[in-house]
Amino acid sequence: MKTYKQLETEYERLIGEKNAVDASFYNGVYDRYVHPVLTAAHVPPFWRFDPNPKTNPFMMERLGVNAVFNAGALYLDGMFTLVCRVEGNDRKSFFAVAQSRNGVDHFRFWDHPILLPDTNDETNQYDMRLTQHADGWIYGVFCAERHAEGGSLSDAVAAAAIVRTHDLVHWERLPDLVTLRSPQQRNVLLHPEFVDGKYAFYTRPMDDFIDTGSGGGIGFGLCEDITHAVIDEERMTSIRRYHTITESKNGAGCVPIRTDRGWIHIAHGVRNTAAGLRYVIYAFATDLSDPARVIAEPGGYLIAPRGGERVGDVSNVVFTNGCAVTPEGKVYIYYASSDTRLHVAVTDIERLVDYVFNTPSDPLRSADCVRQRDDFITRNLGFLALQHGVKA
Ligand code: M1P
Repeated sequence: MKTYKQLETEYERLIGEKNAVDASFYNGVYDRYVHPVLTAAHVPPFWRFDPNPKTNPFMMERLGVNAVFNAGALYLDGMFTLVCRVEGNDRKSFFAVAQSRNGVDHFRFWDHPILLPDTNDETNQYDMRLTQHADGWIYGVFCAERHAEGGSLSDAVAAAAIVRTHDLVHWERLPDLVTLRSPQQRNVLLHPEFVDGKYAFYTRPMDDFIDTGSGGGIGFGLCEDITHAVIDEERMTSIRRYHTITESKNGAGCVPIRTDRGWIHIAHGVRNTAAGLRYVIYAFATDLSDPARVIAEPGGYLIAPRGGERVGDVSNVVFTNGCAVTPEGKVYIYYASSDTRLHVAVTDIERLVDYVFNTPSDPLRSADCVRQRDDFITRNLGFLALQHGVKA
């Protein structure tokens, strides 16, 4: 039997571990790190164990934590700040703040998870996207899942719930987003600036119980009043295409990053395989004055599950709903692997712009893809021959 002191020591040792860039990976776009930044083992032991030997004589775990993943992110007052999805052994998720000074290790949870105002009717809450809005509030938009009346035991209805705060401690709950054309929503994200004087949301139209139905991709809509957010029209931004990484579904992820060339978006795309769905992370850019208009979309994925990331509760998944951008322009993309743990990929705005605007787009057909690659090879060999010729 372990003592509570031992559990505390093990936890402090884990929290104190230094992370390091994973030297076995290189793509020039971002660095991966050897260790996840957060796992179920990173929650304080007093969230799981009753330390009192009188009421817990066997030092048994009383309230287990199954996973820590999909986190909203902000760089706030010099701290990398995450609002994580924490899932108990009972399958229900809740939100909790964890912070670190350097963004790659030493993340520590606040003593208490977030206690949001309760609507008394939702069963599960997950995947909060945090937006520091031009109106001065920090908004959290998350998925509120309710059991579907008249449906089977596993039919759920998903809605985009909206909360706001100034300090991540006191939260005001606003009515859920209403999208007149889509009865359900998931993966909804609030744009950080007003567009035409209105609040702008990235949406994901859905028309079935919980799945994406026939929606065409990531939607975009405006609303006048965030305290009663209603969107009557959803335009499409990044659309799903046959035989691409977004064929089955896609969804907004990080708050778009403003750059000189356009808004950089980091989202997720899903395709089906014989082994089930495969989730990857991709990037695209939209017009600065019309954030719904895609102006660049590199082919393929930015981040895909790698090594141990491939395995977990929902295998073959990487998913992001938050990145932190420092005043110097470094970008920390927090991504979860296989719905189990949270990692970081570190890059900067300059690299992301180069990646998004200079990576060739997907030609959509093998014959065109092989021509694209062959042209690339020919240009590269020509350049190398010239270099060798000059050296000689
Ligand atoms: O299990 C993978 C992901 O599935 C859902 O994403 P989507 O709505 O695109 O299918 C979400 O439940 C997400 O939390 C989860 O990581």
